[in-house]
Amino acid sequence: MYKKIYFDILPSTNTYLKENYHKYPEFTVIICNNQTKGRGRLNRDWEMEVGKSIAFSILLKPSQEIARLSLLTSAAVFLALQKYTNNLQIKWPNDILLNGKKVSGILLESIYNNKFEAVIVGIGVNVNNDIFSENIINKATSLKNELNREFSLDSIIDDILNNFMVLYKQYENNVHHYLDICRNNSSIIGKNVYLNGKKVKVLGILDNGNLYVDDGESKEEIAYGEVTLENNY
Ligand code: BT5
Repeated sequence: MYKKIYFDILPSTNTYLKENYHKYPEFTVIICNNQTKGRGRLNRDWEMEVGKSIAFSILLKPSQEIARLSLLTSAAVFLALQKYTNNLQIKWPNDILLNGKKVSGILLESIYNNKFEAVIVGIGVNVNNDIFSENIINKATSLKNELNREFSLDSIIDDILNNFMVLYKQYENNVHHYLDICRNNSSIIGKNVYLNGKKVKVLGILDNGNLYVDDGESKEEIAYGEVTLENNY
């Protein structure tokens, strides 16, 4: 169903697809071994260790924007990594934590050219990484770091893609199983967190994918935000 294209080196698989999406059909997957300018959300950097971590992007061309795609993608990564460990959690909306530290991040980017044209689903996973920069050493980890063995990058990519396809097809049939995966494995539901700098208690994830929180005075729905747990991630 999907077609994988490998590059040895790219600035960023998301940036590459942003510039070249018109050349490729839907479900093209751009994978690279060395991503030199990997991006996170809000122009933050995404680090990788050459040959030891996964960086790839999936091109989707739906007729309109897809709601809750970040949760769907988080659930796909979660299911793929769950094959190896039970200590994973999903931090709404799109981080995967292993033993409380970030092992995977997701960057979704929509492309408009007068009208909505495509969406790029970028996924980074720390697999066999040994080295993390000072900036992230306290909050990032890899599968190898936690599980003391090495993993095949290709099988993890395939597992993520297969899970993504299953959840995406379910979504098209109005089945939202990924929501249960995100709720049942959430690192923040029931916890007091900082959300966009404000202290709130997370009550749950609503059917529309928004976070439902209580700030002590009122309950509100949050569509987008940055969640920080008191002790790090
Ligand atoms: C993300 O952003 O977590 C999205 C990461 C998406 C990366 C993929 S790789 C393939 C595709 N091509 C791209 O260029 N990007 C996508 P955000 O939630 O904003 O988190 C970024 C923050 O995570 C940084 O500011 C660091 O603090 C931290 N970080 C950076 N590299 C990391 C790593 N390898 N592991 C864990 N944390 C990291």
